[in-house]
Amino acid sequence: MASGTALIYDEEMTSHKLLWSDPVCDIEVPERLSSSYEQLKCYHLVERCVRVPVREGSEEEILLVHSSEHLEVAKSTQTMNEEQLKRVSGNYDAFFFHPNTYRCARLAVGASLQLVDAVMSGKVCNGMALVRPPGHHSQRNAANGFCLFNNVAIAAEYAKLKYGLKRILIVDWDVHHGQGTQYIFEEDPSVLYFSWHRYEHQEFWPSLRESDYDAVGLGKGKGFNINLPWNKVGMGNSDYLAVFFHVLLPAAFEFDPELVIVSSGYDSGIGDPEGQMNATPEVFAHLTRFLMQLANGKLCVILEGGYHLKSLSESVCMTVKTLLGDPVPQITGEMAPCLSAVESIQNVRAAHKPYWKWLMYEDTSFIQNLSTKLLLLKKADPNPSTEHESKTSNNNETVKVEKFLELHMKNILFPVPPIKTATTFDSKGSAHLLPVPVHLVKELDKTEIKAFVSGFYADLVKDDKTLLSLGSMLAILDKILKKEVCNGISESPTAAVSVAVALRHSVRFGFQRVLCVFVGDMQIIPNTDDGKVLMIHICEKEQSGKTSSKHYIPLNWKEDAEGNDFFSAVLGFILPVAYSYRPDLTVIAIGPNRSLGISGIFLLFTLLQGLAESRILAVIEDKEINLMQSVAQTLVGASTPNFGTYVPPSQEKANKIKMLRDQFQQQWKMLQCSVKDGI
Ligand code: Q9C
Ligand code: ZN
Repeated sequence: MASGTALIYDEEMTSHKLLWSDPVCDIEVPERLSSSYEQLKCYHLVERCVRVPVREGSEEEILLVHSSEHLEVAKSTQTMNEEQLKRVSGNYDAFFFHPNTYRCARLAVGASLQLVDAVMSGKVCNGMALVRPPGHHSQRNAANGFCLFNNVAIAAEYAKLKYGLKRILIVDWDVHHGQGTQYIFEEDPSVLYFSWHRYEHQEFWPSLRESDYDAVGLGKGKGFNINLPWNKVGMGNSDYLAVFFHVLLPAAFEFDPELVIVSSGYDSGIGDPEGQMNATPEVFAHLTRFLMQLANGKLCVILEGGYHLKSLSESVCMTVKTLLGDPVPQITGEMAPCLSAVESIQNVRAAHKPYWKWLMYEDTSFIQNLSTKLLLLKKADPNPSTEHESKTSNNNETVKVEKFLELHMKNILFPVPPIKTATTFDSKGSAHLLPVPVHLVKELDKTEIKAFVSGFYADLVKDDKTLLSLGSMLAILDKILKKEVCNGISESPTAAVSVAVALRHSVRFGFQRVLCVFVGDMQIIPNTDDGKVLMIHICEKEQSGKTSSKHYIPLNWKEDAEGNDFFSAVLGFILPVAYSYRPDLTVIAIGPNRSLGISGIFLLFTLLQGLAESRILAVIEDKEINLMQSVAQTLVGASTPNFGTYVPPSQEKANKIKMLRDQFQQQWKMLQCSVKDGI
């Protein structure tokens, strides 16, 4: 498997700049590039990346997407004086030419293609290109919105042509609609284009009817254009994540891309004057991490917008750090999407229902501007409730922004250990079976274990074998709790006992929220009533009347024999619940009579790794040495696990998810993907 992260940057792309006064364009400054690069250096991320040089994109490559007229106009600006440049610029909506713009735009195209080559050739696994001018507004025959050539669109066409790719996913998380990219691929089923964007019911630039959720693509391309309009400003981390869980990720897994390209604008981040959104830099780590699970990790991130220099550069760093495989930081803020975001999610799901298997059994219906109407009602009401109003006016409070960024600095500078996996297999002579480097932990001796275990669950420890396994589990858990390692894997003769002890110990240690996903039969159900443990129990049969705690969620699920149909449960239920809970530690246990196959278990491990700063304790019943090996590989990040191809859920299973969602969405709000009737 390919490893390494490419970074592409060339100072020359800072020479493109605005020569006259223009309040529309004056935010697109050279410092966007240089300050991002400086910040990468500051966090020592540059030296960890594989340096890939830029090149000029050739005329032929630019013509993959653009007309020769457009190319000739751009070329002709090289020798113009300021007055002429100003005149040509005036032919477009929000664009400026500088004598070196053409050269920079060719470098931006070439940088994007170099990144595609580095990833597709296997030289690296993923990478980022820092480029100017950006690309996603640029159209076949026109510059637009600071963009001259559509870097990402050219990269996708190039990848199709040179590597014969049949499925490419473009994720455009810039706060503006990449209408240029949409037009280019509208009829093309081989490119799935996803964009979220500030829209405000068509009030916000570029104010196009075709930026709304009902623009799903044309002809053969129907279903392969996904627009998620933001109808309010102030959207934050939970809104972005909800869209990933309930729209983008299921579509992306079903589409099964061979390459993912990100139109990576950071004007969707906090503090940006254009976007007016509230998402913190950490969210980009999570978004990046999710996309790394697709296309065997082949991910090309190409810069688009981002105009708050500090927010931009921190977000760039979060992205690159995640591409390098570092643990992702905790997400901050209340984990609940706002009403307006849920409405947009509901509408885009309804619009796409005819085209996607994952939506087949969802009862989707359109909803019209409910949050807008609600707002009008509230305005008439002298005592309005406050929940969503924070997202109605602009949040241009610098103090708040600075605070967020300060918090973030602590986050990134705090020495989170690199991914390091602990185990004690060696003493049992099986460490050599692990194809990956692990951190071997010394086991405790019996007296130490007894001291550990005494006081709780002592009655469960019936034999020496159990006692010893608890000793090794506790030694590993301790390393995780003390942040000496990131995750660990422990074998146990009785997973349920180990889990009960692990949960108790973590809570005593001071953890406030431990998420436990238990797969298989579980005899002892640990106490979850204090709310410090949330248990999701995946088993085949209904557990009769074992507990009615709010923090014990039984999920009866038997994996499909044909392939992995567990995606819908993980994306539509487990992940939203887990993100709502925001654990400090995740315990994933595999007990006897598990109803999930290896691919389903992989999916769990992989997608839950974004939580709890990637702190995971895996507990696996002995006799599962194959499973143990593969889980270890996933935990150290040595391979993208193969969780098989997406299989849509049966009607019965889709209904099960729907019922669980209805049952738990008041408590775990990230489950919300439609607006309740009768509001
Ligand atoms: N009244 C990118 O972020 N604003 N482009 C125009 C006209 C243009 C943004 C306002 C914003 C362009 C790549
Ligand atoms: Zn933008």
